[in-house]
Amino acid sequence: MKLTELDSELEKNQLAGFWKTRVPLHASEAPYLWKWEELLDGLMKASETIGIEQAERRAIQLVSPHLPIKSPSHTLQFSFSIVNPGEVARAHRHNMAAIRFVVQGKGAYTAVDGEKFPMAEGDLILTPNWTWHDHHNESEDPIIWLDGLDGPLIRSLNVLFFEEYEKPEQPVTRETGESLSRLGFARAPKKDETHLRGVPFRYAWQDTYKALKTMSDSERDPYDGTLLRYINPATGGFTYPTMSCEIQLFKAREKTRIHRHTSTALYHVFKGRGRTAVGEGHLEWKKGDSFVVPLWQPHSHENLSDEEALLFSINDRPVMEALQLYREEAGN
Ligand code: 1HN
Repeated sequence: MKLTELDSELEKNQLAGFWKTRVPLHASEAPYLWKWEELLDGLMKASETIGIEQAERRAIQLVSPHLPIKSPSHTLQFSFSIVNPGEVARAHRHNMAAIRFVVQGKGAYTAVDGEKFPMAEGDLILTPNWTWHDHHNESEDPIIWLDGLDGPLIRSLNVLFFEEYEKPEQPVTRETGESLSRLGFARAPKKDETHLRGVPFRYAWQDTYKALKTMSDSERDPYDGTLLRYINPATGGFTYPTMSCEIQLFKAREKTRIHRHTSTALYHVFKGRGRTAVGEGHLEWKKGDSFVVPLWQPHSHENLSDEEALLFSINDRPVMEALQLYREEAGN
């Protein structure tokens, strides 16, 4: 029998010979940077054009020109939301894990499973997989925050579930700050399986910044500068099983060493300006910009100013580690 005949016979039966296939190796993805000005302009226009009752969320997503899906990476996504004074972004839940990192404004709150979490610049609020969440702005000014989600990963697993709450707002059933008292410190919380998904929580900027500033030079990472992970306070593990949230500080003119790893990271510049070398090129960033460092691309960061720089980021390292796919190597 001729090989071509065999191939077409197999094809008819929805089969394929392995001799026809190449092993599809990792294909490198291109880095990209989204500038703050264009995003802010889009948000301001959206806040005038789109009523909050018209959309589930008034959010603008980052879209990589190098991917077949509308997302900045194949596992994690960033979007930015604007909520005007008096508005409520109605309650819903989904099995995508989400985080809010506040970039502008104060006096708003997110309710998560019955607890109000105040939102001010630099605060990180967690809405884990399948927790009810609605957003409120009780201040006089618009508030803007960054939404980080594991949406592309959940969609690629074809396991996305979503539910609307029966009313726009969920009832508040807990004291504000209760999660901090229960899980934050002082004692081990009662064992609860749901803690493994991540817990509703707020990391106040004041505490985060103080923790960063308390770190000594000996705690500085040669590849990542002064870096803190936002850990799950109940387990001590990653923020979520699918996503690690991190913040890093680079001192004036600090430059890190090159490395690469199999996790993908999305960055948001909270303060300062600098440059991240990725692969052959580099991304030049300043406050408000966001960028993606795709997996396995050698990269290093540099603070280009005489003041400190702060990068907030999310990455999919917990997934890579859980699946025994995490690899890391130093560059030159
Ligand atoms: C979402 O649920 C929120 O709950 C924000 O605030 C942005 C982007 C894509 C998919 C779901 C929110 C989102 C989102």
